[in-house]
Amino acid sequence: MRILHMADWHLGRIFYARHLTEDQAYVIEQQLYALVKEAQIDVIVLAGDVFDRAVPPVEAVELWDAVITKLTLDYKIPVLVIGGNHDSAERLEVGRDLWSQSGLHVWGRLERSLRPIYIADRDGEVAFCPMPFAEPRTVLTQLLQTEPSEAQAEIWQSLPVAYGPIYEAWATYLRSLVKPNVRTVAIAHAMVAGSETSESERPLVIGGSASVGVDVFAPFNYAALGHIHRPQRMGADYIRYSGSLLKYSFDEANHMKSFTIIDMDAEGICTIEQVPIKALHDVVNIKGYFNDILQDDALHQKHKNDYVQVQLLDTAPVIDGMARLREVLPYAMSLELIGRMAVDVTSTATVAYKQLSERELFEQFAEAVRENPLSETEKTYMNRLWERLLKETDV
Ligand SMILES: [Mn+2]
Repeated sequence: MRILHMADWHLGRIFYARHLTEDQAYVIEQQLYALVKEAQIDVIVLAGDVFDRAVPPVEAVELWDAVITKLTLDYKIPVLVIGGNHDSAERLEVGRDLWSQSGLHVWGRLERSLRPIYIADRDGEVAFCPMPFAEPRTVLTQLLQTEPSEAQAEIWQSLPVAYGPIYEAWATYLRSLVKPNVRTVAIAHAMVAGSETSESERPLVIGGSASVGVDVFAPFNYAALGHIHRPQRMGADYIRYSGSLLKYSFDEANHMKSFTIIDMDAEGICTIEQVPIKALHDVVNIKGYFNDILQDDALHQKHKNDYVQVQLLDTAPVIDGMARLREVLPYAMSLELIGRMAVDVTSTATVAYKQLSERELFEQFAEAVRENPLSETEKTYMNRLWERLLKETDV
């Protein structure tokens, strides 16, 4: 069976005030559709965070509408989708009973998630076990609704209500339902202990551990994970994060985003292939001095199409930096003055600043910016202004 594993699309994401829907559509329309056909994918898995927010913008919903229609009605490929922590579980699964008749299976809330779904190939069936994102308390409540034996209920109730033990019980329960000798795939949106995170993932809990041990997923033949945006294997090739569709923060600049294709044989042994994703605009960091960056034509040429974060080493202030940067790098998104931030606040220079009056500080600032001291006329004007300002603030 050939499975395409994806996660963390974050449709409707805004990156430094820029809507990424066009970028997301580019990857989906120009690469995903072709890949699904050429690679002869049997099943598509999307492991949560379809949307970036609970109420996504209309363009994002329209893109989703086009994708699910194309994949299920045109290509006739089963698509299995779970909700992530960014999705609204209720909104995501609206229409699920109708959709499932066309091969689109969506799990948001847990009520309908507590059983596997079977998809067959020439080697037999594969049981896909959906584990949409949910808090441990919710999972426990739903497990107890499954009419367990008294002994089982007691075991579940004695567990600490934390992600680790509850997700383990959840995964074990799902596997207990699978018919004997059937291959298994877990689809989960979770934070596996030891994963390498990025800035664009929203923590699952504030102040506490949301992590789940990798052994929760070890008994499956494959674990299709979502939540962590860097593609990575978790201790074994068959337990992995596909990573996000695009780079969603500047600390992801060195990620290689990819589509993950899994070939599962009759025994359930998986072979992995990663197909690189080519973004409409790459995400890059540039570090250097402002004037060097402004004058480097080769650099402008290379990154004219990229979302750029510039980190300036300059220690002097840079005036109107972003506007000047965008003249040479049209997609410059962020400008950080790391040189100025690195100036030690306890250094003698800083202490000296503190002993200067407002007027003296302003004069030094003006001189640094204009590379020329204030003229006598300007000083006289500033003096009058200072007197007025100080009087007004005294009130
Ligand atoms: Mn995510």
